[in-house]
Amino acid sequence: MATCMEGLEPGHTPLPCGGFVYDLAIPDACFSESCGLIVDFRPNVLTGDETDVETNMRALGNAAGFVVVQPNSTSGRDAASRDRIFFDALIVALDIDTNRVHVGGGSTGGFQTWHFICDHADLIASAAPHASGRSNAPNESCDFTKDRSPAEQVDILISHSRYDNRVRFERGTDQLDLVAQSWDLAVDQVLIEEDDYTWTRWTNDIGTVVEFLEFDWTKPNGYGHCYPGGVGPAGCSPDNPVHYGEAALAFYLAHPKNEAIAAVETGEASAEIIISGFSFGEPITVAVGDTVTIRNDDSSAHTWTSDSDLFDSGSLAKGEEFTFTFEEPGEYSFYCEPHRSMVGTITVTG
Ligand SMILES: [Cu+2]
Repeated sequence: MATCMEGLEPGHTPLPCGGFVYDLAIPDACFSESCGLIVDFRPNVLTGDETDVETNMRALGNAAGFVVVQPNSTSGRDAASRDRIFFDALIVALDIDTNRVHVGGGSTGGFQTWHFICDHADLIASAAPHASGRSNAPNESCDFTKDRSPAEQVDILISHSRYDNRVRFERGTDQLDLVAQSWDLAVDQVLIEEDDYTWTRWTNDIGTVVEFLEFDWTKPNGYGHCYPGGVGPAGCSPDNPVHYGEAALAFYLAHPKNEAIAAVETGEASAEIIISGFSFGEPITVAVGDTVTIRNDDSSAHTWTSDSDLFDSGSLAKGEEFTFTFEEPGEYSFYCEPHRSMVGTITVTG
C-alpha cells in the first residue's frame, strides 16, 4: 500500500491503488506544510469527478488547506476498512494534521460515512453524511448497538431531503434518533427555520455537536435524492440557499478534533479577525476598550453577526472590513448569517 504513495503530486491526481482509483486533489502547500484531509465519498452512481461537480470539494477544501480525496472504490463496511488503510498511508506520506481529518458524502457515500463513523471514529474529527441513514441490510448498519457503535463521539452534520425518493427521510431521522439516544443529545438550538428548510443543533454534556439539516429542495423532477446547491445531474438546484460542500466544509472547520482555544495577548489596542476558508479562525481574547477589526478574505460574502445583537457587520465582500469596540467584559459568540455553521467566540477581559 505504501508504494501507492509514490504517485503523489500537486493538483488533481487520480491515484491507482489496490485495484481502485482514488481521486486526489493536493494543494502545492501541502507538500511543505501540514494540511488537513477531507474524504468526500461518492454515491455509487457517480465517479469521483462527477461527485466533485456536486460538492465542489476539491476547490473548497484545497482553498482551506485540505487535501481532498474522492475514492472510486466499492462501498460497504469492508471497503471502509480498506479505504482506511489507504488514508492512513496518505496521512503519513503527506504529514497530514490528524486533528483535521473529516469524512462526508452523499447517498452511498453517506452510508460509507456512517461506516466510517462507526468503525473509524478514532481517525476523524467530524463528519457530514448526506442522504443516508439507518441501513436495512444485516451487518451493514451503524446502529449504535453494542456490536456496532463508534469508539468515541464525533461531531456530525447530517443532511436529508424530506422528499428523498431513494433513501426515505425517516431513515435519516431514525439514524439521528439512534445517535441522539446513544450520546444523550438534545436540541440545543434551532439555527435556521425557514419554510423550506430547518437546521437544528443537538448537543450533550461533553460538548459533542450533531447538526441536522432537513430540507424540501428537489430536482426539477421532484426527486429529493440530491445534493443541495449541486450544479450537476445529482444536484438539487444551484438556487438552493445551502450548498452541501460549503456547509460540510464550514462544519469541518468549526469542528477539528481538539478544539484548542488560542488566546492572543490581552491589552492590545486592537485585534484582528480574518475570515478565510469559511472560518473565523481561532477564538481570540481582547481587553475592554479594544477595537476588533474583522476582514473577509474569502471570495464568498460573509457577515460577522453577534448572537446577542451587540454587533453586525452586514454583508462583507472580499477585502471589506468592519470594526467594533468592546466596552464590557464577557464572552461574545457570533456567526455568519448565510453560513450558520460558521461560528466563533470572542472573550473580552475586564
Ligand atoms: Cu459566511
